[in-house]
Amino acid sequence: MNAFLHESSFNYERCCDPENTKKKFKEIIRTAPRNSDWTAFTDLFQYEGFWHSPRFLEGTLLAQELFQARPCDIILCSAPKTGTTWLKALTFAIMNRALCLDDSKNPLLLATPHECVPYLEVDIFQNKPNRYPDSPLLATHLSFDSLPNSVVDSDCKLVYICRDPKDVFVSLWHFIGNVRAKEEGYLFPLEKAFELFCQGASLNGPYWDHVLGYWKASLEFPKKILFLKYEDLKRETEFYLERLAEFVGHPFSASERREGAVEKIMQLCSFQNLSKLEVNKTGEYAIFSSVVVENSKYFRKGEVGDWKNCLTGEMKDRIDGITEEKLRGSGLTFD
Ligand code: PAP
Repeated sequence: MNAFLHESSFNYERCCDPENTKKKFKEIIRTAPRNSDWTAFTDLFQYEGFWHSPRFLEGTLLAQELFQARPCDIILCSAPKTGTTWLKALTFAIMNRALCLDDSKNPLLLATPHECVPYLEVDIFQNKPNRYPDSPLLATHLSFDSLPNSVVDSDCKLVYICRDPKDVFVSLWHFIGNVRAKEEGYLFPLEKAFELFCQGASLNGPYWDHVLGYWKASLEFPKKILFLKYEDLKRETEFYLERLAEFVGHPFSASERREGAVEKIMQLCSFQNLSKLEVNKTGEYAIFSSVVVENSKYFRKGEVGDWKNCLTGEMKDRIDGITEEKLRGSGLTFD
């Protein structure tokens, strides 16, 4: 049943006792609550209160055991479908702006944002890690409480992005349909996906718990965690881009502003631009061995409020009700 462990591409060499560590992981996965309802995608396993695909879970366990954050690291945190690709591109461009603003050298023209900023729980412990040389940037879909201890204890910084749960659900539903395969036009049943999402049994769900974990941590550690909303970033991109640059320690100088560096990065990382780049239109990204996603699937519409095209009034009310109930008293809203 745990066949994925046999075809694991993770590198256990850094563990003190690799065989024992593998055994321990198999046992965790054997005994973890399992949800097989996402028949089009992969079984999900519950670990530390959140649902994971087996590959992400295996990588999570390795990261928790081995990852040593450096004070200079910057980790982009998010639940899936909340704007991760965009945040990766923006932060990468801010931190490597001399390269990114030069068309003859710009890495974002040659590699997808996911290749430029690898995932802590999948890419770093692969046999061929794709961490960009010397880059302090990493990303993760882990919940705040599941982050490796060194991330919380060190002086590294976290940037979290979240999004209206209705748009997250719709984006996820389309994504699952696309990943499912080459069956033209296949879409996982909307009602079933909706039910699973509302129950919290979605990738890295419950979504609301994911958001709340980082929200509360950002209130407690404002210098360590920058909390962003996709909708704010869309509405006031320039303002939040400047804030992001300052937070990661690469503020724009007056002369850079005069020369239009902020606008250029906004334009470079815009949905319109990224989605038409050859590197993002072609090729694929292997999330795990059985699931390979075409790069273009990370760029669907990039709009706020697309849920209106998919959800019934009843569905809207149900998600809004959960959001209201879960976030009540937290100070966070998605209005
Ligand atoms: P991931 O967690 O699988 O990496 P993520 O990037 O978080 O996915 O989310 C994808 C969403 O971001 C898509 O939203 P949609 O389905 O509602 O369209 C995608 O279109 C959107 N997106 C990707 N790039 C950008 C961008 N540059 N600007 C705005 N939105 C973007």
